[in-house]
Amino acid sequence: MPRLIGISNRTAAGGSKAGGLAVALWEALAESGGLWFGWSGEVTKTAPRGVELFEEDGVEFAVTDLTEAEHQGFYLGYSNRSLWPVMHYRVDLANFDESEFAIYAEVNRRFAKLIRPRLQRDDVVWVHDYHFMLLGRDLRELGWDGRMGYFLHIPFPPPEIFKSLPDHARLVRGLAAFDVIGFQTTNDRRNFEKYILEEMGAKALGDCRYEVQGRAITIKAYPIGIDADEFARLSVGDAAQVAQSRIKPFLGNRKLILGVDRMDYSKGIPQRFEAMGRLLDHDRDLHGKIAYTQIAPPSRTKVEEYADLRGELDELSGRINGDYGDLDWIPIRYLARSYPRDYLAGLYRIASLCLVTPLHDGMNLVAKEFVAAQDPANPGVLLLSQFAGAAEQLSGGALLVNPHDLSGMADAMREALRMALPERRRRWEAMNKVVNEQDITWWRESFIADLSPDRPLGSSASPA
Ligand code: ADQ
Repeated sequence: MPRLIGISNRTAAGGSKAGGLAVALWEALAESGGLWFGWSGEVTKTAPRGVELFEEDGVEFAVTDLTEAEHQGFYLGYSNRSLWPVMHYRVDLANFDESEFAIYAEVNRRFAKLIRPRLQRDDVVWVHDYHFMLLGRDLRELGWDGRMGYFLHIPFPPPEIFKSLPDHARLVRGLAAFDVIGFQTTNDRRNFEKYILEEMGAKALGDCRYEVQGRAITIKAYPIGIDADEFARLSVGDAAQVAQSRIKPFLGNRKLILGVDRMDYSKGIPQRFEAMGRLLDHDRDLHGKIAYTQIAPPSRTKVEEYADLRGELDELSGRINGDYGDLDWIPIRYLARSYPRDYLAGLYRIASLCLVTPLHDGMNLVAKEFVAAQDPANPGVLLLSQFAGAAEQLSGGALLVNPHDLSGMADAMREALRMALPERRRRWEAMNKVVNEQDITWWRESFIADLSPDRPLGSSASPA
């Protein structure tokens, strides 16, 4: 088995190995005696030029600090104020700043230079996410000609949106240095395909292979999964029961409606609150019968748009609770903090309805975690945005909604709350099958198989 080199902005070192990607990469890296490269999470005033090397549970880590200027320009700036909004179709929120792109490019190059001397013949490099679109090309320019794959965790928008990034061509030329480029959905893959065909004169070779700038590369959708068995187990574990017993006094006999998101404008939380307001406005009989708990820990608080969202949610939940609440009932309980996975699993399990309504989302793992944590005898309903990557796989069981259609969402909530057990079971079984079959191990193995030595690689492109 070749050694795997994982590269992602944050590694799972020193913290929880619980997240889906963390588990998947950890297992693959441990099995192959691999190396995980990334940002240490530290920001320094003076220039950090080297890497810190250490080993944890069979995985080697190489991490480097970011300077304050890099943290501003690369991480908060270009990654999260240019790429993130544009990739989530929010050109209106994007900030285009040449100097931030220059720092982004420099950090990619600096990482490549730190990684290159550690690569050995036959290693397989696997780069993750939007922070490192240029890193593959940098490694090639530094002489690396081994196998190299890239997985984008967030959406890839249609070319006319992507092209609003002034440096779009350079970003895609960066991606074209990889041998395999993975997307979450066929929709993202198609958007990227359209871009390279129209903008780069690429040629389709069939079987998900394309000739781009003289190299043959594989471009394919690999929808990320979760460790479904683990989630099912956690949902009946001790911590799950503690979480359930803590929420029960507030719940009483009411039906639990649950939302779990990072506090991010892409997740559509204000629209969800508004839809709940509509439901309560039209369906007085539901007053006092349902309890909506929204868990949303603040993230990227140094980015202005995220701070604005916090204010908007405070205001909206306050207004809805003021309008519809009563002495013994608060319609929306909004908790701006995070909970451990085993706690979340317990809450998912007793929820009658889970609201996953992002305006755009690469995949959305909460949707899959909710499914895996259900009681097969009495499963809850998943209300899922048609713009979440997960909708491609879960359309057979979820109630799909347009997150901009507030009345449509309120109607779907009503339908879910009234849904009879046989239909809930049928829908859940359809989703649970996919969540279990296309789990995190399936995802990782599918991707790595396409990078394996017996597959044709970029360097073998025929100049047809
Ligand atoms: P995220 O945008 O972070 O990830 P998501 O996939 O929903 O979105 O969540 C990742 C993990 O964070 C899940 O395991 C979830 O349980 C946890 N989480 C979310 N909200 C939480 C909360 N309030 N408290 C505690 N834990 C919480 C990006 C992309 C997604 C893509 C993933 C993986 O934006 O579209 O699914 O990467 O590829």
